[in-house]
Amino acid sequence: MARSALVNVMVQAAFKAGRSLSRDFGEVQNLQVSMKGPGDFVTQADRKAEQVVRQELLRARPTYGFLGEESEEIVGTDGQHRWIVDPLDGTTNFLHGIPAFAVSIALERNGTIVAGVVLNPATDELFVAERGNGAFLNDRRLRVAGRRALSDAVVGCGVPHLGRGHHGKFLVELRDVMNEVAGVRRLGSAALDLAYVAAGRFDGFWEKPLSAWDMAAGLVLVREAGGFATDIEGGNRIFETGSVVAGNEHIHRALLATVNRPVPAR
Ligand code: 2AM
Ligand code: CA
Ligand code: CA
Ligand code: CA
Repeated sequence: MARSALVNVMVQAAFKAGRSLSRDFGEVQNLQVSMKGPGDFVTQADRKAEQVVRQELLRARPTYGFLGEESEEIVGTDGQHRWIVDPLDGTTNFLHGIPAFAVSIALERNGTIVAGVVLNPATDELFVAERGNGAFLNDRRLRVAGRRALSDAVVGCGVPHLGRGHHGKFLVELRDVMNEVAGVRRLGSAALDLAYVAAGRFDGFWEKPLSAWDMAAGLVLVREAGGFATDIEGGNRIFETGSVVAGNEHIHRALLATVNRPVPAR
Protein backbone atom coordinates (compact mmCIF):
# COMPACT_ATOMS: atom_id res chain seq x y z
CA MET A 1 0.00 0.00 0.00
CA ALA A 2 1.50 3.34 -1.04
CA ARG A 3 0.78 5.94 1.62
CA SER A 4 1.01 9.67 1.06
CA ALA A 5 3.49 11.69 3.12
CA LEU A 6 0.60 13.20 5.07
CA VAL A 7 -0.82 9.81 6.01
CA ASN A 8 2.64 8.71 7.11
CA VAL A 9 2.76 11.69 9.46
CA MET A 10 -0.62 10.63 10.89
CA VAL A 11 0.49 7.01 11.29
CA GLN A 12 3.73 7.99 13.04
CA ALA A 13 1.84 10.31 15.41
CA ALA A 14 -0.68 7.52 16.19
CA PHE A 15 2.12 5.02 16.94
CA LYS A 16 3.90 7.48 19.20
CA ALA A 17 0.71 8.24 21.15
CA GLY A 18 -0.08 4.51 21.17
CA ARG A 19 3.24 3.76 22.88
CA SER A 20 2.45 6.38 25.52
CA LEU A 21 -1.00 4.85 26.08
CA SER A 22 0.38 1.31 26.25
CA ARG A 23 2.81 2.33 29.00
CA ASP A 24 -0.01 3.96 30.98
CA PHE A 25 -2.36 1.00 30.36
CA GLY A 26 0.14 -1.20 32.19
CA GLU A 27 0.09 1.15 35.18
CA VAL A 28 -3.56 2.10 35.05
CA GLN A 29 -4.03 1.69 38.82
CA ASN A 30 -1.58 4.58 39.38
CA LEU A 31 -3.31 7.04 37.04
CA GLN A 32 -4.96 10.16 38.39
CA VAL A 33 -8.57 10.21 37.24
CA SER A 34 -10.64 13.38 37.08
CA MET A 35 -14.22 13.98 36.02
CA LYS A 36 -15.35 16.42 33.34
CA GLY A 37 -18.97 15.67 34.26
CA PRO A 38 -21.10 12.72 35.44
CA GLY A 39 -19.66 9.48 34.02
CA ASP A 40 -17.16 11.51 31.99
CA PHE A 41 -13.62 10.49 32.97
CA VAL A 42 -10.30 11.92 31.85
CA THR A 43 -6.76 10.93 32.87
CA GLN A 44 -3.21 12.06 32.46
CA ALA A 45 -2.96 9.36 29.79
CA ASP A 46 -5.54 11.16 27.61
CA ARG A 47 -3.71 14.49 27.97
CA LYS A 48 -0.23 13.06 27.41
CA ALA A 49 -1.34 11.22 24.29
CA GLU A 50 -2.92 14.40 22.93
CA GLN A 51 0.26 16.37 23.51
CA VAL A 52 2.25 13.73 21.64
CA VAL A 53 -0.12 13.77 18.66
CA ARG A 54 -0.42 17.53 18.62
CA GLN A 55 3.34 18.03 18.68
CA GLU A 56 3.97 15.50 15.88
CA LEU A 57 1.23 16.86 13.62
CA LEU A 58 2.03 20.53 14.13
CA ARG A 59 5.73 19.93 13.65
CA ALA A 60 5.02 18.32 10.27
CA ARG A 61 2.39 20.90 9.18
CA PRO A 62 2.72 24.10 11.25
CA THR A 63 0.01 25.99 9.35
CA TYR A 64 -2.82 23.48 9.81
CA GLY A 65 -5.57 23.88 12.41
CA PHE A 66 -5.97 21.41 15.25
CA LEU A 67 -9.13 20.25 17.03
CA GLY A 68 -8.57 17.71 19.81
CA GLU A 69 -10.71 16.56 22.70
CA GLU A 70 -8.23 17.50 25.43
CA SER A 71 -6.71 20.84 24.42
CA GLU A 72 -7.54 24.29 23.14
CA GLU A 73 -8.42 24.43 19.43
CA ILE A 74 -5.83 25.97 17.09
CA VAL A 75 -7.21 27.85 14.11
CA GLY A 76 -4.78 27.20 11.27
CA THR A 77 -3.27 29.97 9.23
CA ASP A 78 -3.66 28.03 5.98
CA GLY A 79 -7.47 28.22 6.22
CA GLN A 80 -8.03 24.86 4.48
CA HIS A 81 -6.70 22.07 6.65
CA ARG A 82 -7.57 20.91 10.14
CA TRP A 83 -6.49 17.89 12.16
CA ILE A 84 -9.33 16.32 14.18
CA VAL A 85 -7.97 14.16 16.99
CA ASP A 86 -9.19 11.96 19.80
CA PRO A 87 -6.01 10.86 21.60
CA LEU A 88 -7.82 8.17 23.59
CA ASP A 89 -11.23 7.06 22.41
CA GLY A 90 -12.63 4.65 24.97
CA THR A 91 -11.29 6.16 28.20
CA THR A 92 -13.77 4.17 30.28
CA ASN A 93 -12.50 0.89 28.80
CA PHE A 94 -8.91 2.04 29.33
CA LEU A 95 -9.57 2.76 33.01
CA HIS A 96 -11.21 -0.63 33.47
CA GLY A 97 -8.35 -2.53 31.84
CA ILE A 98 -10.48 -3.46 28.83
CA PRO A 99 -8.26 -3.52 25.71
CA ALA A 100 -10.71 -1.72 23.42
CA PHE A 101 -9.53 1.88 22.99
CA ALA A 102 -7.98 3.84 20.18
CA VAL A 103 -6.01 6.83 18.97
CA SER A 104 -8.07 8.54 16.27
CA ILE A 105 -6.54 11.08 13.87
CA ALA A 106 -8.33 12.64 10.90
CA LEU A 107 -7.41 15.29 8.37
CA GLU A 108 -10.08 17.67 7.11
CA ARG A 109 -9.54 19.66 3.90
CA ASN A 110 -12.07 22.37 3.02
CA GLY A 111 -14.67 20.75 5.25
CA THR A 112 -14.21 17.19 3.91
CA ILE A 113 -12.43 14.43 5.83
CA VAL A 114 -9.73 13.24 3.45
CA ALA A 115 -7.74 10.83 5.64
CA GLY A 116 -8.22 8.88 8.84
CA VAL A 117 -6.09 6.70 11.09
CA VAL A 118 -7.43 4.62 13.99
CA LEU A 119 -4.93 2.66 16.08
CA ASN A 120 -5.79 0.16 18.80
CA PRO A 121 -2.47 -0.06 20.66
CA ALA A 122 -3.61 -3.08 22.70
CA THR A 123 -4.12 -5.25 19.60
CA ASP A 124 -1.64 -3.51 17.27
CA GLU A 125 -4.43 -2.98 14.77
CA LEU A 126 -3.86 0.04 12.55
CA PHE A 127 -6.78 1.15 10.39
CA VAL A 128 -5.85 3.66 7.68
CA ALA A 129 -7.93 5.31 4.96
CA GLU A 130 -7.25 8.04 2.48
CA ARG A 131 -9.94 9.47 0.22
CA GLY A 132 -9.78 7.80 -3.18
CA ASN A 133 -7.15 5.33 -2.00
CA GLY A 134 -9.10 2.70 -0.07
CA ALA A 135 -9.12 1.55 3.54
CA PHE A 136 -6.63 -0.83 5.14
CA LEU A 137 -6.14 -2.82 8.31
CA ASN A 138 -2.38 -3.09 8.70
CA ASP A 139 -1.61 -4.01 5.08
CA ARG A 140 -4.88 -5.69 4.18
CA ARG A 141 -7.44 -3.88 2.02
CA LEU A 142 -10.81 -3.51 3.75
CA ARG A 143 -14.29 -3.94 2.43
CA VAL A 144 -17.53 -3.55 4.40
CA ALA A 145 -19.51 -6.75 5.00
CA GLY A 146 -21.82 -7.94 2.25
CA ARG A 147 -24.85 -9.03 4.29
CA ARG A 148 -28.04 -7.47 3.02
CA ALA A 149 -30.68 -8.45 5.58
CA LEU A 150 -30.88 -6.97 9.06
CA SER A 151 -31.83 -10.42 10.31
CA ASP A 152 -28.29 -11.59 9.41
CA ALA A 153 -26.57 -8.49 10.77
CA VAL A 154 -24.45 -7.83 13.85
CA VAL A 155 -24.77 -4.17 14.67
CA GLY A 156 -22.75 -1.99 17.06
CA CYS A 157 -24.16 0.88 19.06
CA GLY A 158 -23.28 3.35 21.77
CA VAL A 159 -25.17 3.53 25.04
CA PRO A 160 -25.84 7.09 26.29
CA HIS A 161 -23.69 8.12 29.26
CA LEU A 162 -24.73 9.20 32.70
CA GLY A 163 -25.92 12.78 32.63
CA ARG A 164 -26.20 13.09 28.85
CA GLY A 165 -29.94 12.57 28.34
CA HIS A 166 -31.16 10.65 25.23
CA HIS A 167 -31.79 7.57 27.38
CA GLY A 168 -35.50 7.20 26.57
CA LYS A 169 -35.07 7.69 22.84
CA PHE A 170 -32.12 5.27 22.81
CA LEU A 171 -34.14 2.54 24.55
CA VAL A 172 -36.83 2.80 21.87
CA GLU A 173 -34.19 2.61 19.12
CA LEU A 174 -32.49 -0.34 20.80
CA ARG A 175 -35.75 -2.25 21.21
CA ASP A 176 -36.62 -1.74 17.55
CA VAL A 177 -33.12 -2.75 16.40
CA MET A 178 -33.08 -5.81 18.70
CA ASN A 179 -36.32 -6.96 17.11
CA GLU A 180 -34.71 -7.02 13.67
CA VAL A 181 -31.01 -7.86 13.85
CA ALA A 182 -29.08 -11.04 14.61
CA GLY A 183 -27.12 -9.38 17.42
CA VAL A 184 -26.17 -6.07 19.02
CA ARG A 185 -22.69 -5.17 20.32
CA ARG A 186 -21.34 -2.28 22.41
CA LEU A 187 -17.57 -1.72 22.27
CA GLY A 188 -17.29 1.65 24.01
CA SER A 189 -15.09 3.33 21.39
CA ALA A 190 -16.89 4.99 18.50
CA ALA A 191 -13.68 5.24 16.49
CA LEU A 192 -13.20 1.46 16.74
CA ASP A 193 -16.90 0.84 16.07
CA LEU A 194 -16.61 2.65 12.73
CA ALA A 195 -13.31 0.90 11.97
CA TYR A 196 -15.10 -2.41 12.64
CA VAL A 197 -17.80 -1.48 10.13
CA ALA A 198 -15.06 -0.73 7.58
CA ALA A 199 -13.47 -4.12 8.35
CA GLY A 200 -16.77 -5.99 7.93
CA ARG A 201 -16.74 -7.11 11.58
CA PHE A 202 -19.86 -5.08 12.29
CA ASP A 203 -22.53 -4.95 9.61
CA GLY A 204 -23.72 -1.62 10.95
CA PHE A 205 -23.37 0.93 13.74
CA TRP A 206 -25.37 3.81 15.13
CA GLU A 207 -24.73 6.22 17.99
CA LYS A 208 -25.74 9.59 19.38
CA PRO A 209 -24.47 11.85 20.93
CA LEU A 210 -20.90 11.93 19.67
CA SER A 211 -18.33 14.64 18.95
CA ALA A 212 -16.42 15.24 15.70
CA TRP A 213 -13.21 13.71 17.11
CA ASP A 214 -15.01 10.43 17.93
CA MET A 215 -16.14 9.97 14.32
CA ALA A 216 -13.94 11.87 11.87
CA ALA A 217 -11.33 9.19 11.15
CA GLY A 218 -13.90 6.38 11.25
CA LEU A 219 -16.09 8.06 8.63
CA VAL A 220 -13.42 8.02 5.94
CA LEU A 221 -12.61 4.40 6.85
CA VAL A 222 -16.24 3.34 6.33
CA ARG A 223 -16.61 5.23 3.05
CA GLU A 224 -13.28 4.05 1.62
CA ALA A 225 -14.29 0.48 2.48
CA GLY A 226 -17.38 0.95 0.30
CA GLY A 227 -19.81 1.74 3.12
CA PHE A 228 -22.27 4.54 3.81
CA ALA A 229 -22.38 6.89 6.77
CA THR A 230 -24.93 9.63 7.46
CA ASP A 231 -26.42 11.42 10.42
CA ILE A 232 -29.33 9.74 12.16
CA GLU A 233 -31.81 11.43 9.81
CA GLY A 234 -30.01 10.18 6.71
CA GLY A 235 -28.41 13.56 5.96
CA ASN A 236 -24.84 14.76 5.95
CA ARG A 237 -24.96 16.86 9.13
CA ILE A 238 -22.96 14.27 11.08
CA PHE A 239 -20.81 16.66 13.10
CA GLU A 240 -23.62 19.20 13.58
CA THR A 241 -26.05 16.60 14.94
CA GLY A 242 -23.39 14.48 16.68
CA SER A 243 -25.08 11.39 15.32
CA VAL A 244 -24.07 8.63 12.93
CA VAL A 245 -25.56 5.60 11.19
CA ALA A 246 -23.17 3.40 9.16
CA GLY A 247 -23.14 0.17 7.19
CA ASN A 248 -23.14 -1.15 3.66
CA GLU A 249 -25.77 0.33 1.34
CA HIS A 250 -28.46 -2.16 2.42
CA ILE A 251 -27.80 -2.30 6.15
CA HIS A 252 -27.34 1.48 6.31
CA ARG A 253 -30.74 2.05 4.71
CA ALA A 254 -32.51 -0.57 6.85
CA LEU A 255 -30.87 0.54 10.10
CA LEU A 256 -31.75 4.16 9.36
CA ALA A 257 -35.40 3.19 8.88
CA THR A 258 -35.39 1.11 12.06
CA VAL A 259 -33.90 3.76 14.38
CA ASN A 260 -36.33 6.32 12.96
CA ARG A 261 -39.45 4.18 13.36
CA PRO A 262 -42.14 6.35 14.94
CA VAL A 263 -42.71 5.65 18.62
CA PRO A 264 -46.12 3.89 18.80
CA ALA A 265 -48.79 5.92 20.58
CA ARG A 266 -49.92 4.32 23.83
P1 2AM B 1 -14.10 9.01 24.94
O1 2AM B 1 -13.74 7.72 25.55
O2 2AM B 1 -13.05 9.62 24.10
O3 2AM B 1 -14.69 10.00 25.91
C1 2AM B 1 -18.59 5.56 23.51
O4 2AM B 1 -19.96 5.46 23.46
C2 2AM B 1 -18.14 6.88 22.91
O5 2AM B 1 -18.65 7.98 23.65
C3 2AM B 1 -16.66 6.99 22.92
O6 2AM B 1 -16.29 7.49 21.67
C4 2AM B 1 -16.35 7.92 24.08
O7 2AM B 1 -15.23 8.74 23.84
C5 2AM B 1 -17.58 8.79 24.16
N1 2AM B 1 -17.88 9.12 25.55
C6 2AM B 1 -17.71 8.33 26.62
N2 2AM B 1 -18.17 8.92 27.76
C7 2AM B 1 -18.65 10.11 27.36
C8 2AM B 1 -19.29 11.17 28.05
N3 2AM B 1 -19.55 11.12 29.34
N4 2AM B 1 -19.65 12.24 27.33
C9 2AM B 1 -19.39 12.28 26.00
N5 2AM B 1 -18.83 11.29 25.29
C10 2AM B 1 -18.45 10.23 25.96
CA1 CA C 1 -13.61 11.82 26.86
CA1 CA D 1 -14.03 9.87 22.06
CA1 CA E 1 -11.14 10.76 24.17
